Amino acid sequence: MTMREQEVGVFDFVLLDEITLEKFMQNLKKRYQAGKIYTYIGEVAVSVNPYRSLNIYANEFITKYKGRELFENPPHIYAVADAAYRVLRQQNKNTCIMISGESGAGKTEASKIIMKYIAAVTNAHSQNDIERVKNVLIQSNTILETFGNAKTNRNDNSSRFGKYMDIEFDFKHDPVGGIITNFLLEKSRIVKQQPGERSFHCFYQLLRGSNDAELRQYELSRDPSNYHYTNQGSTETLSEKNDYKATALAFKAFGFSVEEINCVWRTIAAILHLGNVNFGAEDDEIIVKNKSQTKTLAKMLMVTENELSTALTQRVIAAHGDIMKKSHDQVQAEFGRDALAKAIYDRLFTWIVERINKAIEVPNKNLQKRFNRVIGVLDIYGFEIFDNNSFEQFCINYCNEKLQQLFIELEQQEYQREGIEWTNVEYFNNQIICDLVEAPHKGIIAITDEACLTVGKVNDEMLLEAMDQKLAHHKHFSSRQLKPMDKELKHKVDFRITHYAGDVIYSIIGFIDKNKDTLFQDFKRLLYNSKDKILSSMWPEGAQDITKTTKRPLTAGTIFQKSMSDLVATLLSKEPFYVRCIKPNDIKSPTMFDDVRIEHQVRYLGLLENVRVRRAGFVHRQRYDKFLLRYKMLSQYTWPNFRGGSDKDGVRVLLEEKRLINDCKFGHTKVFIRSPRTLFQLERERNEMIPNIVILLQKQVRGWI
Ligand code: AOV
Ligand code: MG
Repeated sequence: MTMREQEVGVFDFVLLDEITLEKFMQNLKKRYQAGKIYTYIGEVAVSVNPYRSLNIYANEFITKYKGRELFENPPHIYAVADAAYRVLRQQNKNTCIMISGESGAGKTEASKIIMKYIAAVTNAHSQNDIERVKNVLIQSNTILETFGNAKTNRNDNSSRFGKYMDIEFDFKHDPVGGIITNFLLEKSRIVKQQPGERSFHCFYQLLRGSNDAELRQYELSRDPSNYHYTNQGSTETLSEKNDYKATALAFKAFGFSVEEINCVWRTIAAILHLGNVNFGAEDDEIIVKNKSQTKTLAKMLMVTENELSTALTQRVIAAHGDIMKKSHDQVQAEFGRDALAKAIYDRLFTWIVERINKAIEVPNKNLQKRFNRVIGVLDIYGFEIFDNNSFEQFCINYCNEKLQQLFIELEQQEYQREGIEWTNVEYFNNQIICDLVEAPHKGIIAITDEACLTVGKVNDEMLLEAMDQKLAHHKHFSSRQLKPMDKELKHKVDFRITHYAGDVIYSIIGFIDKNKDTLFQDFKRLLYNSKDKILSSMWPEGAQDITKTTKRPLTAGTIFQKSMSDLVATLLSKEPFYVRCIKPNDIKSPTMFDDVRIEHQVRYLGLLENVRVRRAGFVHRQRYDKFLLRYKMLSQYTWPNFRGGSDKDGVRVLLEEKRLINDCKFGHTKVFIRSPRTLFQLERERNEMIPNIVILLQKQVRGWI
């Protein structure tokens, strides 16, 4: 180890003398304490959230990383962004950057840094339309965060949805548009927040950031504690006054019309008013207790007060062609109200994403110029283990399982594609856990769907019994019934999944409702009939004739599973790059390195296995032409140019002369180097040669030789 490495650690974990958790942690800590938040594992960037602004993103850094190979500069997320962009440009391939890590680890910030970098290194000719596209692509984050992020106990700006964004490029490799795909918004937050947490930022922005006239228009008062949907958790003020202005500017940048902006805020106001609707009984009938509330709400949703009150308190059922009215009981009415609030918000969010997509769509006139290549950026919720884990965590953790599997698959693919032999690192493969969740008929999603489809009363406990029966022998599944002595499984409704990232105990309570995700048809009709054309357009199925039998909508679990397999297919078709984010502590401190917390993340992100795979496989791989360009000065046969055959032959000759050939394998387009020592030797010799080469070149220029 060099003196410098002793101080700041090695820049790539594959260069550690020994691959142990202890050495890994030591290195990470050394680097973090020296202010170096990025470290590589091969081409993967590991990033530790600094919780302070670092002066490492300014223009001079962009210049430093632009067009450079990963190992030419200290590790940086810019280098990864540049690598992804270079592959797109030089090899004409689609690439993607997958960012993972737990809540608060810095994924969203990383995705924004990547987008800014790509914006900064493109459009050399400052064309106006490209500048506009770059601007809106970046601004899309503002709107998405306003409506999709919330303060949680782990992160003041936590993304409560998954996001995948394709940035599209033209033939000059400038960004001309994009497409955003969103995944499973955590809509349960609309009606209930944990202590210390808030609902989505937009509610507080509207209440605290709008002017008095706007507030009057929406019949709101400033204080979030007046509203049931915003007063259960925290009502803390963050920066919503400024954020409201930023959202307004972003709406403008996207060309949202006055009607559209008004519809968005009016709908947000409607949700606040809806939360304050209370029910009571009158002559054995459920009624809305606070009538003025429905009046305001009807105004906000632009529906009639009468239809609204009816939809809130009863439902229409069609049986054998007859139409009957059935009154709700108190529980059903409250369930219906909350389901409506969640559904309105979910549809609004989807509409906003679609509206953004329309604005960043590649315009028709550019179609001919279209190069049809993209860089995808994936910023998705990280693995979550809470004190109470429900259906949402189940979906989120399943998503992380899928991405982990993808990671292994892609690694193997590269070896296969290059025709290099590869032995599977067995313990690293999590296919079995993915199967536990998604296998047809016997996976958890299928079993839950079956319970949801069963006619008659099936409750959550019965669902768990069905799982116990079908999954009793699965080594990654256990439940209280199967393991009565297991102390961790405290309640009879608990079950455990042994994820690749660790054990998670889930409570089955709520699985059926959340999976069914029912919304009474009456509400769909109500909103379809809204005089607000934009709101109405979000509810097309409200047009359906009530006597017609409708197809049962897909369950939330099945929709999520499908969106995951689509996402995996999208990612599989691209050349991948990874950023693995780590959260250094739970108190947002810029100095504290919490060993226990970090060690846990290193384990579940599979970073050590990642290093081992790299080492078991090859620490370094490079295209033949690139390799030769970098090291050709090391051999008399390749300097100044190799004339004896292909680039591959040149690399072979060079490595033979250096007696390094036994440590290398030759793929179709790339050379693979097994041990870090080989790479080091090449780099060291290159560094030693450079001064000589410079002198040599100077002499040549001056005509001395
Ligand atoms: P996340 O996206 O990984 O969590 P964020 O990207 O929102 O986490 O980061 C959380 C906070 O950490 C940010 O608001 C910043 O204050 C700080 N931070 C993160 N990265 C940096 C950086 N590179 N430089 C300075 N500060 C940073 V979640 O969305 O909750 O899973 O669902
Ligand atoms: Mg985030």
